[in-house]
Amino acid sequence: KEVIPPLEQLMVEKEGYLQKAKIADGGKKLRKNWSTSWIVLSSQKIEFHKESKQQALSMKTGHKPESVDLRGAQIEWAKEKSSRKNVFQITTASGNEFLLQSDIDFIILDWFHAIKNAIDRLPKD
Ligand code: I3S
Repeated sequence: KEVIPPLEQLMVEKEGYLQKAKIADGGKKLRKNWSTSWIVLSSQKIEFHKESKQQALSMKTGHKPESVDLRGAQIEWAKEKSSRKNVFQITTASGNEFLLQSDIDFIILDWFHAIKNAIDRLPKD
């Protein structure tokens, strides 16, 4: 019997684990607090999950992922924002700021380019 995945899942461009720290909410600075996040990129948004992929899919935790609208967002390397290597920042149109990081060079490069491509394909407003 054929299993039909939900539309959401068909649009997933990339998913995986990265270190994440949200550093501003609506332009208001937050205290930096790094944690591992399972991240799902689709054409218009990124979802940050607090739990593992397995936990999120089992929907047992009740945690809603933080959903980030990529329309009008910016992405840039952010060497000066952390002592860690391989850090980039996403700034949303609504003034939310996220740092994303991996110690593994090719992983962070793949993510940077995937997110940048998604942003560049979207209308700017
Ligand atoms: O930019 P900061 O404030 O030096 O970032 C560090 C702090 O967020 C620190 O937490 P406390 O504010 O509780 O000390 C974190 O543990 C560090 O990881 C942060 O620095 P890095 O360089 O890791 O982003």
